[in-house]
Amino acid sequence: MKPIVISLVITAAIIGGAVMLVTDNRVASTANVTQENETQVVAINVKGDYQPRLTEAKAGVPTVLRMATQGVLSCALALSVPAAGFEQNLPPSGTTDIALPPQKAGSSIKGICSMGMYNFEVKFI
Ligand SMILES: [Cu+2]
Repeated sequence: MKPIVISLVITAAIIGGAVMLVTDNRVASTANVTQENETQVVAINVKGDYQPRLTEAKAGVPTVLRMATQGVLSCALALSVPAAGFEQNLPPSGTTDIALPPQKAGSSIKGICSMGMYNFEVKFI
């Protein structure tokens, strides 16, 4: 390879790496996690996409994902949470609880829309 090509490849790799670092640097939310008796409730808002995108929750306790929709008309309604065996159309308005057994520390649960455009993640620590 000519030096110019090599330097272009290296530049692309550096930029690509930086972009990946930035996207990976999402700030995890804990404000949407509440406790209801023995159950930890993780509230996710569905408004076009899923918010917050990344949540940090406690490992080792029963958890409910509470999906809240308000007049949503988006494919984010067609939700799949594979680890919970959940695949359903959420109501355009309302709340849907998805029960999760206690999760291991370091694991995470991901939800994704039917088309794979929108997703959210709950990390258990
Ligand atoms: Cu989608």
